[in-house]
Amino acid sequence: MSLFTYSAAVTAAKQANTPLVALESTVISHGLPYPQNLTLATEMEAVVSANGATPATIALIDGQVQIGLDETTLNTLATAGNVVKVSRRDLAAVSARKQHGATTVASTMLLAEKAGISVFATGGIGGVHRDSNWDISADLIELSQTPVVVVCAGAKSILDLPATMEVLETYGVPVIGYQTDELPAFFTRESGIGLQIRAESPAEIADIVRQQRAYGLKSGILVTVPVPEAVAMDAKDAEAAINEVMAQAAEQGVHGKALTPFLLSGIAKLTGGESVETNMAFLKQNAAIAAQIAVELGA
Ligand code: PSU
Ligand code: MN
Repeated sequence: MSLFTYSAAVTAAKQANTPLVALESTVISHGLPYPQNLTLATEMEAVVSANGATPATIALIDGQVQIGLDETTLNTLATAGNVVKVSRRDLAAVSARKQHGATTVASTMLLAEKAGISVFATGGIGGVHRDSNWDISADLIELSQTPVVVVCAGAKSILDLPATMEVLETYGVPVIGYQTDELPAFFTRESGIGLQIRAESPAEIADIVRQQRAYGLKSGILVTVPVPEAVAMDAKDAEAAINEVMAQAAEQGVHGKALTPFLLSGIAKLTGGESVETNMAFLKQNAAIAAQIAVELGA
């Protein structure tokens, strides 16, 4: 039996060769609190549709890869306590054990590519953690080897952003600033880190993607979109919350795959939910831009 199951909508889009946008599920199960996670999952899909593409949210259900999810499945991912956070290394074991799995940026890219989907919208990618001993997200390695366009709001400043950019450079991943010269820092629009490539429109990004393909380059392309001005967090507030929650993580010995979810929920509590509002706003914005890029690419 095939490992992959496609929803009717995704199957129809593939047959008609119309644009598709992949969406991840770790943000639903481990990135946002209930019920905002469920609202967000539904709204991101609606935004992709409104911008002319078909959404394909990806997850593992009973060990089976599902490309395109129905409402019941989204609800399970948003509420069930037994959903495993699945990165590349976890795929085989979760399938063998027929567990539910929420896919990270790394595993969503990998599965999207296998499903023939070349554009993916997310919130933030994982990166090199601050003061960490080899805590480098598998997202960065996946970007080096899987030809999918990932639209995000940069990386959270809970990460070591200069080190994250160095790793991306080492692996030859183009990082495009969407209407910006600076790497956006997730909750805030600026990081102080300059980017080499700036693009003003989805059409301009599609041109770069086509050239990347013409070279036969197999790495991903990272498109970074600053959070909308109106919902950006104050940089000092964000930094204060980050520092406090990082100290808690160190004190409690939180590490490995648990660290990113711990930091995100800690920041949400410390900011009285403001970070969650900000997060949801740019996830939807990224979904819109990803769909526009997919439309330009015609796939
Ligand atoms: N950043 C967020 N929300 C998230 C994640 C990152 O703001 O939900 C998730 C993404 O799925 C990303 C993963 O791929 O966390 C990275 O986890 P790690 O740092 O353990 O690689
Ligand atoms: Mn990690």
